[in-house]
Amino acid sequence: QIQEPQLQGQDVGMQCEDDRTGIGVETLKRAFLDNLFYVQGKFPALATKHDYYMALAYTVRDRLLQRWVNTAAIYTQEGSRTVAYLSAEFLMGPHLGNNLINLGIYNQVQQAMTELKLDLKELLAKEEEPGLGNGGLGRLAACYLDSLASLEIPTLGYGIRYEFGIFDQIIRNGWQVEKTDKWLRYGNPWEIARPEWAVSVKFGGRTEAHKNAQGRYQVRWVPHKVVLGIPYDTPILGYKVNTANTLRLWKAEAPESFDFEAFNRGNYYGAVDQKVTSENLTKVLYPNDETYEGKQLRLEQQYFFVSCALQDMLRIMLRQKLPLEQFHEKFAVQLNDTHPAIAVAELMRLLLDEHEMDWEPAWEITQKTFGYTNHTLLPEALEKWSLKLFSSLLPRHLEIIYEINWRFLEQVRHKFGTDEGRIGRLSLIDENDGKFVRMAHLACVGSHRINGVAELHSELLKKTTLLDFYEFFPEKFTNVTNGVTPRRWIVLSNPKLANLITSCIGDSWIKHLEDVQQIETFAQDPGFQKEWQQIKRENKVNVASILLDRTGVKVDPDSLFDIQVKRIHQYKRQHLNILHAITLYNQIKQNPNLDITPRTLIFAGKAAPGYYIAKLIIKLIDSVADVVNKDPDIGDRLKVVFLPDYNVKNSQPIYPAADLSEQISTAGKEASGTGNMKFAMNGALTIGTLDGANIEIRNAVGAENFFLFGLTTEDVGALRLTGYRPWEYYEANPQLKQAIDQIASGYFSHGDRRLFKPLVDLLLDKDPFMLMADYQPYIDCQQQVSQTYRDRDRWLQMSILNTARMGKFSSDRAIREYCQQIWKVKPVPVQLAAAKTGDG
Ligand code: B1H
Repeated sequence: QIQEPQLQGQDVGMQCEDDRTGIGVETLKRAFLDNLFYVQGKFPALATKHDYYMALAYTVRDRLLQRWVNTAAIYTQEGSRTVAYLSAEFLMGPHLGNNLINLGIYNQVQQAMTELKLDLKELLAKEEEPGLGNGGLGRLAACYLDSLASLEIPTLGYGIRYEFGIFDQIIRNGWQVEKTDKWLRYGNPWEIARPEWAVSVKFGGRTEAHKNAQGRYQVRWVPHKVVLGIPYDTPILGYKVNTANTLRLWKAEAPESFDFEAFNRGNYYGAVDQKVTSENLTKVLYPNDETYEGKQLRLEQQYFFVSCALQDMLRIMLRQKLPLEQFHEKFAVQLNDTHPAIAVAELMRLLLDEHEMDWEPAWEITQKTFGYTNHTLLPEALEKWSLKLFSSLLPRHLEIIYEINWRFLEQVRHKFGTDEGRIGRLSLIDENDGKFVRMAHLACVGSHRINGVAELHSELLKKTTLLDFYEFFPEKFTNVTNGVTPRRWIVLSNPKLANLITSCIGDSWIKHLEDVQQIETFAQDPGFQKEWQQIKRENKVNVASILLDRTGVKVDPDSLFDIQVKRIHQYKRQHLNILHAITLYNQIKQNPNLDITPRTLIFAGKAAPGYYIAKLIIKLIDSVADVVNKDPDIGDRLKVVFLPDYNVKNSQPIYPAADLSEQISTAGKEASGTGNMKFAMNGALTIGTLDGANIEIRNAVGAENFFLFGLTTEDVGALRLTGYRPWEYYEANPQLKQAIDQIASGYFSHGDRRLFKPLVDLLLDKDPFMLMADYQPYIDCQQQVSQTYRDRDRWLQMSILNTARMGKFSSDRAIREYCQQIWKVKPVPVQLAAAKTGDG
């Protein structure tokens, strides 16, 4: 049961209390059965669980639509300044539970279902989540949409409606196997197609000059092909407000006229072919988190959704009769990394070629419109497109980029003189080894603000990757530390904890997470402590049963739950965590009576399908788990589990069940991290390096409530400079040597010495992420963790203080900062009365 004050009749409009909008239990039951009948075409005796889920989803959607239509009416009426959040990924997670929370009807719906002899939990489990993202970056976009709506900021999220999202992961014989994510198979009740707002997107071909009506030369783009973009809208409701914003995702289709041309020539297959290739555009999400792959289809996806989005914004301006000169006043457009950076050139093209604006005003509008968020410093993630590919796909954009570059480099020369090195480094075109368009450079020159996602990351951006841009326009640079929404990540995921907090301090913390600080006064209260501990224990029992169900491994809920869940990446160092597991195992084997703190090590996460070492790390985790879990000498003192198919839905029970959160990336590599925030909010303690937002989390919760270890970013740089020799650590450290030797000798692979050789060789030779250097400090720190956990009262105290001091890490705070520093946009409250009058 979620505890919340009952909505008053007037809050939702008593006048509207009918079957589509009412929120009383009886009304909900009637509406639910009505939808079962008229939408699913079923009566209870024949209905499946899925039918019930759909009926409930439509019942909830009806209540959303009332708010959505009102919101649209008010935004149109007022011509409100609007945030357009452009992102190739939106990792929304299941909608139903979240919408129940934000509507404030969770309890009524639960009761309605119970009275109909249904279990709300089971229905919630039926929802296929829209996994339209890889990891943190996509999930951040989803948290931001929740906060934008909750703060009543007019927003459009623009992205791609991938037919297949991030693959489903199964583990077969310890290896990751990818399965297609057919999330649309049974229909999606949360979206509404808007074919009336379709737009055309051009690709390829050539450009030519022509004279316009005024006798002025203009450029015309004669494309090789045209694809239609169809928008699919999903309402995004804020928490206990009437604001319902729009997530507008674009699907590619073949334009009919093209089909007909081929068809009339008698080329039926040609016509169908065109359809197939057009629709391929939005078929599948690229699953390579933080590695760039120079694939044509990927650039096509990026340009496709960006062009759709900008054309859509222009349509909105025309309909609201706003002059295009006011584009930057109507819209604040945020680029979620460089994936939508082509927007800079596309807006220029639309203003210059389609609306015949002059260069200077067009460029001024463009720069004032965009903000650019950088999410990574990893060189392998920096997008650059070969000129060959770029010019064949986007010939007009290349011309525009050359012009932007030429003018920009003129300014650089003006400021710094002819420093050819600097000019080469700043140029939008990389000419070092082949020629490429540098998308981060395009984003930097085309935006008025550039931000990193945590303080350290934003500083490193200015010192390293974007140093030259910082020197040229320092005023553009800023930081906005990431945040996550407490609605999904506490209220929905951890209802018991949410109720406990609310029973002590009221529920203001759900909208103002800073208020959660008030539970500090209860930190010493034995009754409160007992409940806190009890809730953690129940959440662990829940995860224990999930683990048993999905992996067959039985774990002890009284052991320390030590959890690392995130994409599998060398820089995130899941293999450092595994070295700790092996070390504990060896300690017990050497001393079978060893009195150690019992631990359960839980891992989950997907590896990019083509990332061999990451897949091998999964295999290693599984192999170590196999040996450890079966060894009778170990018993309940150590268990290792890999939970398959990590996604938003599967993650929700995980954070509330953690005692220890593993945030152990090599310093300087994790831009921010957001899982670190979800864990700490739910009362887990962190073991972590001074990386990304860990630093700010540690400052917030207090150094004494955080387990810190490892090299700093400066140490990493210095060590690399003086010559890093990983094998020396190995040779000098018997525990480390034993662990590595076991992996190499086939101890965990039935004697197979070849299996993990690539991993072992990498660690002993290059060790690019410095596991060898951080090993002993990590082991020592884990030892402290174990010691501290034995003092249950102390641990409990630390756990409470972690939750209490995480207020800063709400995405509401992050979004307020974006609104003030970058977007200059204000809330536009929505009243439901407008629906009645039908105004707007
Ligand atoms: C993050 C990505 C990313 N940074 C390329 N960069 C992608 C890059 O498919 N691609 O091409 C996909 C994803 N993702 C993450 O962003 C950072 O690693 C995290 O540290 C950060 O918390 C998150 C949100 O800012």
